[in-house]
Amino acid sequence: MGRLIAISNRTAADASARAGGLAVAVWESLRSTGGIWFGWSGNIVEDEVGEPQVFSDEGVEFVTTDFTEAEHDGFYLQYANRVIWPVFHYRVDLAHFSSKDFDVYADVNERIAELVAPRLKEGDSVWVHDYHFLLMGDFLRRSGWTGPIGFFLHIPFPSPEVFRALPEHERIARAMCEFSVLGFQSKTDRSNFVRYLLENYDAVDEGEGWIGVFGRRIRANAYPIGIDAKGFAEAATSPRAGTAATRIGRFLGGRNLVLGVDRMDYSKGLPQRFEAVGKLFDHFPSTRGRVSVTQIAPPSRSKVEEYRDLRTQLDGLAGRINGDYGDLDWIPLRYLARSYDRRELAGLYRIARVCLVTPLRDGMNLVAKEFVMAQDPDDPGVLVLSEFAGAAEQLTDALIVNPHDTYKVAETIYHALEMTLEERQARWEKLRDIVMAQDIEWWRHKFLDDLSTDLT
Ligand code: ADQ
Repeated sequence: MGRLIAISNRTAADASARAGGLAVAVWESLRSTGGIWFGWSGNIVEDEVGEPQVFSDEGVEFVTTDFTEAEHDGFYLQYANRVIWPVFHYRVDLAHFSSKDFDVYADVNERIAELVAPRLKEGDSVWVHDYHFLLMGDFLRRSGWTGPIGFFLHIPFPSPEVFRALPEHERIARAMCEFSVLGFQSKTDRSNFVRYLLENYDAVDEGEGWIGVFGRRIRANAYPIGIDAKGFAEAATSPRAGTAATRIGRFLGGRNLVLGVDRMDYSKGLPQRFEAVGKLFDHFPSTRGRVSVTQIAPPSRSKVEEYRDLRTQLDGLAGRINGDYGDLDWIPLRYLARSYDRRELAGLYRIARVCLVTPLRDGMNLVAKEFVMAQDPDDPGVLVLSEFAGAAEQLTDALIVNPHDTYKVAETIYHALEMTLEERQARWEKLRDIVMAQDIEWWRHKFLDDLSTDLT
């Protein structure tokens, strides 16, 4: 394979940002083939952006650009995070449609394409990431680039009925069909996209991932993203993990830990999860005083109103549950609105008896996979997983729940707490095998292999 050219909203230009799974995968790919990583610098300037920042690290070139205030608002805060994010997570009710913001979104895609195009050479492969750059294929083609362009969508692709709610769905779909390889997290997402094409255009599903549409052939497949499985298992036995486990152990005082770890986002189903916890203590009184639920949820996108509202709602729900069920020596539900180092998280996962991963919609959900890899094989915990997380297609040995059915979730938590060691081990071994086999390296090879054998 020739050079790889990656495009994502945020890059891992700062070495400390290379700790996360995706950043590591892209970074390792770029390092092995040589290449360039394009994205936003993280800076916002008043009204005119200067020249891009260009620098190299370990043979990888970074080209980053500032955003103007208007771009940051219209592209990032509004169209990406208040239109595409809610619609793709089936929350059309939360979308703030605006053709003005779409224009800014398109302009930013075009401006970045204009930075990329003159730096492309024959033999390069382009790899575009996520919902910020759905139009990138179109703009790169318009600039004359005919080589391979891969696209990976980290979030769900909604059913055709929901996608059609986007006033710009046709423009977006046509642009997406300019990519040579389209990667989705799950078979469901892939099938939603293909169904949309078949219903709306003269498209043909040719099998083995190939679709004929708009007079060309593209490839659309599911490539479920993985984690650095081995690295995460090691992190869970590191001294830093041990310290975190000891600290929370002092708080637990021998009680069972039920843990949740999520970005504070309305897609993660946190209010429903808190309701389920209330029902656990209500309907299963033997858990009172014996179980501590800890939810870690650092605020995110706090400039967006819906995210601030969610925070207020969670504060209220947690307060009510603790008021109703708490006692002098027991806090039923602890809610920590901050982030932790990944080794500390690994330590917490390891001593948790149950992990709650109950999003209403999620592209994949890496917390589910991290929890699995952090377990002690002699005494593993139980994963309670939403059927609406992409991860549910792979992690079928978790306890799968519908997060809207809060009584059933409560009952499932109770069942998880009561599960025998034998069953916990049997389930966990199957989960571990799949998370290990389909890790982040497997994912990047699977995607890049398809991109390099692209025959369009
Ligand atoms: P996210 O919506 O951010 O990602 P997720 O897959 O769960 O969701 O990844 C979250 C990451 O942040 C995990 O690695 C987790 O450890 C970390 N994290 C969460 N809370 C934390 C805390 N309190 N402190 C420190 N770290 C914390 C999007 C999509 C997902 C998809 C990923 C990758 O929404 O569906 O799985 O991209 O493709």
